[in-house]
This record gives sequence, C-alpha cells and structure tokens, in this order.
Amino acid sequence: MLTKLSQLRDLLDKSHKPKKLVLAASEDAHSLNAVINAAKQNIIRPVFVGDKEKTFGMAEILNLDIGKYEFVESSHPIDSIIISVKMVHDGAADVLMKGKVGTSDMLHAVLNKDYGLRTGKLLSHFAYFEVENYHKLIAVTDVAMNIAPTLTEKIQILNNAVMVLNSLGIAKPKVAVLGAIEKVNTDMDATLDAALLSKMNQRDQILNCIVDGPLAFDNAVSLESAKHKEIKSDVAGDTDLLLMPDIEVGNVLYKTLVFFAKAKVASMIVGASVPIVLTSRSDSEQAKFDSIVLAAVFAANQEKGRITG
Ligand code: COD
Repeated sequence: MLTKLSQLRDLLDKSHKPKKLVLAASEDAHSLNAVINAAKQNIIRPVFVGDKEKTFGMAEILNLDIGKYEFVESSHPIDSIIISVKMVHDGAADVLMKGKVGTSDMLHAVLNKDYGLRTGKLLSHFAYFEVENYHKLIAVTDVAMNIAPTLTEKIQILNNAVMVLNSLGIAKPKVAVLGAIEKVNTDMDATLDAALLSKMNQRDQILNCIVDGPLAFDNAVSLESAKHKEIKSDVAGDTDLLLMPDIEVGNVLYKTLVFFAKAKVASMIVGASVPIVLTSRSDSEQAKFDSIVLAAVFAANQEKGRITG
C-alpha cells in the first residue's frame, strides 16, 4: 500500500533508463529546481525550452548548473510550448512539463490536431495526495482539465485514473463517486451519474476497480461517518480514488487539501501519448518534483507495456 509520495521513487526499476523530460517555458524557478533535482537523482534527463537569458539568470541565482543540459532557445512562451509539444510528437522527448505558461495555452497546444499529443482517448487530470490524517495515498480526478464532464466523459476520466492506479500496483482501486449526499436525488445530476457508474461497474462495464456512489465526501474517507449513517459500502472509508462531479468541486478540494490540510500532491495529465506534468504556478517545488517522479514512473510502465486500457 502506498502511504507516502516518496514511495513512488521506489517504483522505478533500479536499472531504468531515465526518460527525457522537456520543460516548456523553462524560465520558472520552482520548475527549474525540481527538474534539475530529478535529473541529479537520475529520474529523468531534461531538455529545457525557453528564454535563455531569463532561465540562465535564474539558474545562477539558484546556484543550479544548467549548462550541462540540452537547451533550446525560444523568446516567447507560446513558441516554447509549440517547440516542446512538437519534440514529444516527433519522439524526441518522453514526458512534457509546463513551465511559466498558462494551463489553457499548454492544453490547446497538446490538443492541436496537427502536432499535438492526442491518442483518440479523453485526456484528463490525475492528482495523487498524501494527506496526514488519511491512511494511504488518495487520488482525485479531474480537477484541472475537463470542465463539466458528461457521463460518457466521466467513464473515460474514471478509466484513465484506474489505469494509473493499476499501473502503480493497486489492482482493484476503490472508487468513490462524489455527490453532496449519498442517496440518489433526481434533482442532483452528480448523484444520478454516480449511481449509473456504480451499476456499470457491477455489470462489468467498468473494470479493474470497485466503484460506489453517490458518496458524500465524509462517507468516502471515513468509515466512522459511513457507519454513523448506516451506509453499506465496500468503498466507504477506504477510498483510493475520488471522482469529482466537475472541475469547480475538484479544484476547490485540491486547493483546500494543499492550503488548509497541508497535503502533499503529485499530478499529471493522462490519456495523451505521454504523461504531462501540469502543476499550477502556485504549486510548491516539492509538488513539481513529486509530479515529475509520478510521470517518470508512468512513462516507464507505459514503455514496459504494464499499462492497460
Ligand atoms: N481530451 C481529448 N480531447 C479534447 C479534450 C480532452 N479532455 N478537451 C477538448 N478536446 C478536443 C475536442 O474534442 C476538440 O476536438 C478540441 O479538443 C477542442 O475542443 P473544445 O473546443 O471543446 O475545447 P477548448 O479548446 O475550448 O478547450 C479545451 C481545454 C482543455 C483548454 C478546456 O477544456 C479548458 O480550458 N479546461 C480547463 C483548463 C484550466 O483552466 N485548468 C486550470 C485549472 S487549475
């Protein structure tokens, strides 16, 4: 059972060949620190794309030896994104990471029909949290990409996240589909979708996980709360994955966990041809580092064919 994000590092084979990570718009201090730290630990091999003067200036202030790594000069962040995405598209890099650019600009380039990283699957955001008062790591999806997913999109978001958890060794993750309440209310769409997803799981239309919902947040993460409400559930209190009704709820939960609960987080976009590290600018250097490790583990498993779905 994974209880700490630091355990992710151990999932990389000792003999692994570090994947090449391209940092788009490298003029970002936290990202530079995290990427070089990961390079020093042989987790990835970096290539930086960005404003050379700003990036090298920052590296000097941070006392980072960036000179020994590959650098592609680009004077505008949008150009940096396009160059970086094309590098991945052309097979010259294995992991993409967002530096000092907007999330939406980055996602538009990733979704570009000509040079983007689409695979025909829905792309979605996967966040993995280490919360002090929960007994294991807990995943949350989708807090950053799909704005108001339909039921069909929720199935794909759920499958993407389950694929990640399976690849991390969790054979049958327990999935709580969240609503405001744990009973179906025909006026609350999230509860209807949750009930349908649970039934689809029971009928083997959603595989490799145990889905229950609707569950309110308290029942999902606390067995005591579930018992108090006399809820019978194989998931309640032992959830591996929280499926969010929409981006607003997901994003607020993400930031609440980080800012109020001081949770640690690693995150990435999945469903594209490679994992994409897309931490927000307010995320800590530690979050960026842990996200790089998560993406490196996922990319390594992808290569070994350990990823199904
Ligand atoms: N996966 C695969 N293809 C997609 C996805 C997806 N998740 N989303 C859109 N597409 C494809 C569509 O099929 C279409 O072909 C093309 O991309 C454009 O689709 P639109 O017009 O629906 O989408 P856009 O271009 O307006 O926006 C896509 C974004 C991902 C940019 C948009 O959904 C978005 O802004 N998401 C929120 C990002 C954000 O601000 N996150 C910050 C939270 S911290």
